[in-house]
Amino acid sequence: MPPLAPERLKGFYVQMTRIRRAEEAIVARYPEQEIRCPTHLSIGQEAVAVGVCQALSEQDVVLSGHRCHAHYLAKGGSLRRMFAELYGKATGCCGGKGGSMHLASPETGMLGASAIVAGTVPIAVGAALAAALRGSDDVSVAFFGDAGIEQGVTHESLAFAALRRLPVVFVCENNLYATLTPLSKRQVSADVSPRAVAHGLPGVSVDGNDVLAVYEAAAHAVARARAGDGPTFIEAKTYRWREHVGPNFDVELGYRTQAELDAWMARDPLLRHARILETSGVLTAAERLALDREVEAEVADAVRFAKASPFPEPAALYADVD
Ligand SMILES: Cc1ncc(C[n+]2csc(CCOP(=O)(O)OP(=O)(O)O)c2C)c(N)n1
Repeated sequence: MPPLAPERLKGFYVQMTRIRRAEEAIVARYPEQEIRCPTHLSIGQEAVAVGVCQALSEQDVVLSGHRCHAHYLAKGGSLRRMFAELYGKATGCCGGKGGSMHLASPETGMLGASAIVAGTVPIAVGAALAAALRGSDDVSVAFFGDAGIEQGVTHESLAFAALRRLPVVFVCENNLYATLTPLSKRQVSADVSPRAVAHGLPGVSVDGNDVLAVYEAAAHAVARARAGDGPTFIEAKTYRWREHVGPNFDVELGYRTQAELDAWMARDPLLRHARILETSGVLTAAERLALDREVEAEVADAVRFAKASPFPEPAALYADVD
């Protein structure tokens, strides 16, 4: 794969920082009780969304699940409209009626998200089938967690996509837990990707905290899909830092240890990419700080916009819900 231009590499950093700062703003604001929807944060998992979406074109589409902030932002969704959605405001990306688990930005290719585990996997396959029938070379992506592979519909989707050689990339973010249950208590294998191989499509496992490794795997899968060679399954191994749902840390619950969390935090995908950029001379520490400040200003603006926006009118209650 040819080396990426410095501006692209910086862009990866900015994208991941936007997701991190946005979710840190949610952490800071949540206790105010103005964001009333449940929020599933992906702090620690940013490299997966960014690595995959950077391998896509604007026309390509993605679908996601309950932990969808990162996918929405990485696919170009508006930060203002995301915060407005979280605050339940009329200016939100779903008019304030969807909340955190239902972000959508069809104009940038984020078709939608659903809280039903793996519920959007067959929709991504449907989008790929539609693209194939249209004769376009658009690709679709299904983002789902490791619990998603335990849903029957995922296996039906993989089998159908392989059979029809559909242009879809299945991205399983294996963060090792389904709510509070570790993968080791649910499955014999620590790797999820061999399941895909059984359905007749290539399955690869990558370090999901390495944005460049994710990008490379995704670029390869997207190129295959566009060439008519069918679907690919990517397992990105990563880790969620915060509790399953909500803004807090949760080690005191006892289902995981502080040592495990510390080990994964030491593999912070943002710092890791920043260090590569700094040692290769692509980004100085001062430039990085300036980029951080720009993103922080953008997030602060989005929060102000959301707070200042009106709630939906009662008359809008039944619009867009059928
Ligand atoms: C069909 C279905 N079953 C159960 C649930 C309850 N539930 C919500 S999130 C979750 C675990 C999801 O784990 P995973 O898919 O690995 O994603 P993660 O939360 O780790 O990002 C479960 C079981 C649900 N939303 N949908």
